[in-house]
Amino acid sequence: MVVRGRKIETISLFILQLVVAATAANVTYDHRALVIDGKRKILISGSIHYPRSTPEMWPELIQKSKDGGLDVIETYVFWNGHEPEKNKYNFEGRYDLVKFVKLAAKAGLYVHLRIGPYACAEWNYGGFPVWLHFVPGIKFRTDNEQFKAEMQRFTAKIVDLMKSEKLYASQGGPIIMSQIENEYGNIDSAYGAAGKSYMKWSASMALSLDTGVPWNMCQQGDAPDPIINTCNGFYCDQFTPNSNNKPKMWTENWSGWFLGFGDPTPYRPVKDLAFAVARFYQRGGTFQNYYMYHGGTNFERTSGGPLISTSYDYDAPIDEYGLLRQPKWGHLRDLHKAIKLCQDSLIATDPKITSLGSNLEASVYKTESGSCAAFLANIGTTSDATVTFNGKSYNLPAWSVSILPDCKSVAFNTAKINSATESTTISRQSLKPDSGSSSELGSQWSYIKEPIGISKNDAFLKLGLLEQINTTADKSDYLWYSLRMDIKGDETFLDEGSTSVLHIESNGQVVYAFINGKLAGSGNGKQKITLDVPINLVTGKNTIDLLGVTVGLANYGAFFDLVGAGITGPVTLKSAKSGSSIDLSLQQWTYQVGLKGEDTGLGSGDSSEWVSKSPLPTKQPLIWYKTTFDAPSGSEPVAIDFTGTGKGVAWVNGQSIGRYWPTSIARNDGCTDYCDYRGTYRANKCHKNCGKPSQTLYHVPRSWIKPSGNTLVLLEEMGGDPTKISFATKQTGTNLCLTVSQSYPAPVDTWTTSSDSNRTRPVLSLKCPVSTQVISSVKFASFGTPKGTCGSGYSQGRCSSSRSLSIVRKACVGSRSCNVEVSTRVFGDPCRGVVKSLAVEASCS
Ligand SMILES: *[C@@H]1O[C@H](CO)[C@@H](O)[C@H](O)[C@H]1NC(C)=O
Ligand SMILES: *[C@@H]1O[C@H](CO)[C@@H](O)[C@H](O)[C@H]1NC(C)=O
Ligand SMILES: *[C@@H]1O[C@H](CO)[C@@H](O)[C@H](O)[C@H]1NC(C)=O
Ligand SMILES: CC(=O)N[C@H]1CO[C@H](CO)[C@@H](O)[C@@H]1O
Repeated sequence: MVVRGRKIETISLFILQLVVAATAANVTYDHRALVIDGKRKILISGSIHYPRSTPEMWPELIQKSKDGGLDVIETYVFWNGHEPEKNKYNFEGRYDLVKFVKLAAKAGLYVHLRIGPYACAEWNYGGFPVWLHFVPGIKFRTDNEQFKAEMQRFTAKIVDLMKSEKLYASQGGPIIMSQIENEYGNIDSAYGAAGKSYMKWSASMALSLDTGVPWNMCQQGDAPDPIINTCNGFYCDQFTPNSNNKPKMWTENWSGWFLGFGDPTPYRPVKDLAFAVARFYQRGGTFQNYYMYHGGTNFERTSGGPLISTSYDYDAPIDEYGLLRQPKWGHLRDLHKAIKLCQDSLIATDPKITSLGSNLEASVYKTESGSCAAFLANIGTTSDATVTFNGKSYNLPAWSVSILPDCKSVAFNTAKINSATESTTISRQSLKPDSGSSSELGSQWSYIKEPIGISKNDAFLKLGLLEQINTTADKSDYLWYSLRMDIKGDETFLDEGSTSVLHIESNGQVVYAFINGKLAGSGNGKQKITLDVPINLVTGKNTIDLLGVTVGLANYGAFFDLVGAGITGPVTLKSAKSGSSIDLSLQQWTYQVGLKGEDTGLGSGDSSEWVSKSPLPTKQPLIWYKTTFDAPSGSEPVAIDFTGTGKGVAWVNGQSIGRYWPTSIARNDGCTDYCDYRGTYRANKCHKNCGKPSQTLYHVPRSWIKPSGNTLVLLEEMGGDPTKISFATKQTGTNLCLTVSQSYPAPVDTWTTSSDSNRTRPVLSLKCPVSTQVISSVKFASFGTPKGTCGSGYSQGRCSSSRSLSIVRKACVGSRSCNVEVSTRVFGDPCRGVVKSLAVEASCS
């Protein structure tokens, strides 16, 4: 740790300790909830993984989480980031866990620390350091002394670090719970009896660390007391803990899904997500966590595998860049407010669940002191319903839950969004050459060619084909498999007019075949890749150079650490004419771990070998490119659009922004224009972006770039044109749109500001996202039966109040926010007997 950093740390620690002394808390649990200082808590939590953003982003991400109604930030701890080499720890920069936890505390939030230390998380090797694989005799995640010793050492290291900084709630810190292991119950049967004893050992090892706060295990139905077993999934309302003394807790509710290279982009409609959350609290849940609340970015080589993309956006309420994803964030914030209005009733008692008809269910939380909260659900997937509850009639759209904090009036319905859509916009800018350099745009690139095949002194010979992870220890994505062959004039492979075929079988994830220095073929796949490359050999010396490339090591499943990667063969040479074939698998191959340019640190840009001769060589495999550039103006988040390049790794000012691969095209799988939120969500239910590149934009954190004189280095593997790449900046859109129906509840905010009598009128509320902006124009307003959706554009339906536009303009233009009551009192009645809506599209500036 640098001296300067330590000094700052000491000061903030001192300030924190002052705060801390006053808030030391006693965290326990009972069958209803976590109990903090004797009081049961209804908690809403969200996952943010600290290394997937930068310390500069953390305060704002945490504040936006708090504003969205979260009480708890949940994170995994990433062992391979903290201990990249055995006994050499890293708790700095993006891995400054202590700082992250303290920032959450500073914002008044609790922390759920999921130590694992197995994380899964679509993170490289599930979070395990690859050196662990080389501990003699080790077997992961089972009753193995070597593994248990390492796991205990690291878990204790983290617990001790947290204790030394007084971060457990028992010490006055924000950590109210810790997790040991992770989703082990999904796979433990594969480990047999040893798996069971390992699980029990994990539990008692964790308890022995004496954190003073509860431990949980997720997806572990037989978690031993007093460890709380918790649920992960898209829905957890049907979950029950394994003891009546434990609360019903949901540690991962997937807010979306992760993206893989070659995959279309998954998304989860917020109406379904809100439904799942409301159902959970309806059926007795008291702690729910969004996985993810902010997904972020897999910088460097941290993405899991196989083939997890660099973006880990996850369709989360806060997007990869830290901007609010609307209306998802806003609708969930409203949901959280409605749940919190029920808090006193929820913590006091168990729900009384009754049927209101087929697929219709009421839960009532009624206390002896007279407070009452109710949740009414329609779990049918097709028909809206009208139910009678306590003598009053309520409309319930299909697949929705209404929340009645007083058992009378509806504060919120999960299918009625009363939060405006603010689309984000992306502006493109070409790469601006460094203002200090005089060269023309496009000619400021320089390059260094990476040698094809063996070029380093540490290359070695070995008989047969080697598994890649065992060979590289994941020090690099790249492993060269190289073979020299002397072909005599009379061999069948040289027959006139015939082409031989090199048949390659690889265990993933990418393979390039170079014959006599020329790229002859390539392939990629999650696991099995079979590649047949037509080749023409020449009399005399021939070289076959195969480059095995990993794209994230596997992170999930029983024995995922043993799946392996690379060209494990067979590799055979077949003569097309004679049909004869020779197996090259058992030949003596020459191996090289990593590329020469990696060894010489070209990613930093520092080298005297950069060539700036024009024309710049493009569409050539294995070439390093470098340029300098000025930062895009403004303060918005920045991405690089890699369209035009092939696949590789990129560095900005020496910081790896991850693997880029714009030529990886999303397969056509399940994309539809419209995703019905109704019905059970699955990871592949709602896709977009089919047939397009899985990822073109790659986040470059603002804090990594200076106004000018920045260096960008690419290692291009397959061939591309770096002059085609551009910048994109992402802004919160200036367009707001929203449709509110007469059948909607009054905004949940009115529950704290007005009396019962005013809780019946729906209101359309707009607010410019940027505090310095006001609503400058109203492009569209119609009270009646407007058509269309936000984004595709609205139009008037058969019925529309002629006063719509003037009323909305008068109420909104010139103010940052406005409220318009959605009723015939305000707009008159353009069509009697019809349920009407108000649709508005406005602009902020
Ligand atoms: C913590 O709370 C539990 C239950 O509310 C109580 O039994 C216990 O005595 C408390 N411990 C301390 C140290 O206050
Ligand atoms: C790596 O080598 C070890 C020891 O030789 C072997 O047991 C293991 O199966 C290899 N791993 C893979 C993924 O092939
Ligand atoms: C109810 O709403 C009306 C009109 O919006 C307002 O004038 C009145 O003050 C509100 N009453 C209460 C008790 O908040
Ligand atoms: C506990 C739980 O809800 N698990 C679900 C997680 O999601 C998968 C995929 O949709 C379901 O099959 C599980 O039941």
